[in-house]
Amino acid sequence: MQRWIMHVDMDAFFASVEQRDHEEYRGRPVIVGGLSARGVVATASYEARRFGVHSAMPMSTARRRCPHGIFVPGNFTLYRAVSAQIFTIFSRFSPCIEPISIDEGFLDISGMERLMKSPREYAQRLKAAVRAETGLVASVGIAPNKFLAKIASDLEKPDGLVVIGPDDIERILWPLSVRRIWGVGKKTAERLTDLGYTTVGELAQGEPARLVHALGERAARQLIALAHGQDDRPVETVREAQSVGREMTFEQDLHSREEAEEQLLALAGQVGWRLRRAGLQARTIQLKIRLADFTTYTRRRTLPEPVCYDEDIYAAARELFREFPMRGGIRLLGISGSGFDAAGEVSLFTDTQKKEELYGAIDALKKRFGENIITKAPLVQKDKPDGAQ
Ligand code: TTP
Ligand code: MG
Repeated sequence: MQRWIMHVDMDAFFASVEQRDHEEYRGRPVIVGGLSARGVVATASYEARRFGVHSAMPMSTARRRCPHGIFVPGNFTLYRAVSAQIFTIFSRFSPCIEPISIDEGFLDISGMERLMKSPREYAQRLKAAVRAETGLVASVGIAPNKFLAKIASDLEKPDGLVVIGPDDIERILWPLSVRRIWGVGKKTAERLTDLGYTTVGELAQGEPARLVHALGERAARQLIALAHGQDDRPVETVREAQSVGREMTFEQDLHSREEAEEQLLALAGQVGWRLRRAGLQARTIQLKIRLADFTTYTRRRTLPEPVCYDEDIYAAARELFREFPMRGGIRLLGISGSGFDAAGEVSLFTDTQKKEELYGAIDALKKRFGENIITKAPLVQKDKPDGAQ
């Protein structure tokens, strides 16, 4: 059976919601983000992008580049509500949805031939439903896998609809820059350029041994597969998962509580990121500890309020850890969240707007630069006298 994956990503999401709700903003450069002196642009309407304004740019730069722009602080509660509405529409088009962020997700639409004339027509129907029910425009990419679908949704933004079929890989994928490959950041791109690979096609046709030599076996194999348009990652419906967790085995056993708590902080950050990315909150936090002799313990706690922020997950895990007598070295630590709130169908952020904004910014950075960019949440008070790292 031909696998078909759809990637949907809203156009200039926050700015489009503002334009929808304020007639006077339409057709004009709208910039959403922190308006203070040290604020950062969350997003800009396509009118503003023409002036070189984009996400994650200091607001001061945006004001310089687009002095006549309309600057708005943003209403995250509203955007989350709209996001929930969009994901509800998605759920009519596929039972298998992987939310990636507030405005984008993957839908596995394989085997739905009876419901659709063609993948393209199915995408047109989804776009029309989103537009009719929310007044917003989505760009859609369809392809045999996630990697290609995500590339496809971006190719004709805004209001894009691109299908990359199994026979289109050379024509569509190969002329693109290696930077478009999932996981290729600035550094890897530089290394690839040094090797003489600037396009995906050059990479696909390159000498595998050279790549293995430069990047190592694993990374090289993965890159070559992607350059050939191959990617068999499944669409993961995190909501169906029983738990979301991360664990870490240490190269050297941990012998102090302090070291262990530092690792718990990093783990809490990873679990929080995964939960928020999926729009989930967990009621139960579980801590897993494996000692040097491989004996393994789990401790869990159900919390009065479901959590999704790093500091709350960390606090719960640390409390569980403090009740655990430290005997010998620790070989592995893990944290997982479970007992997902049923109301957690995306919009369940009851916390303060400030916290939301902070984590919105952190998550945007993680999304952009990889999740390791921030391993310690700035809100978390560590147990050192001055809170120093
Ligand atoms: P994106 O989908 O990356 O951007 P976008 O929807 O504004 O524009 P487009 O997809 O058409 O290129 O992100 C979705 C929303 O997430 C965006 O509207 C605002 C928020 N966001 C931030 O707050 N900070 C960021 O750095 C990024 C990239 C996004
Ligand atoms: Mg978007």
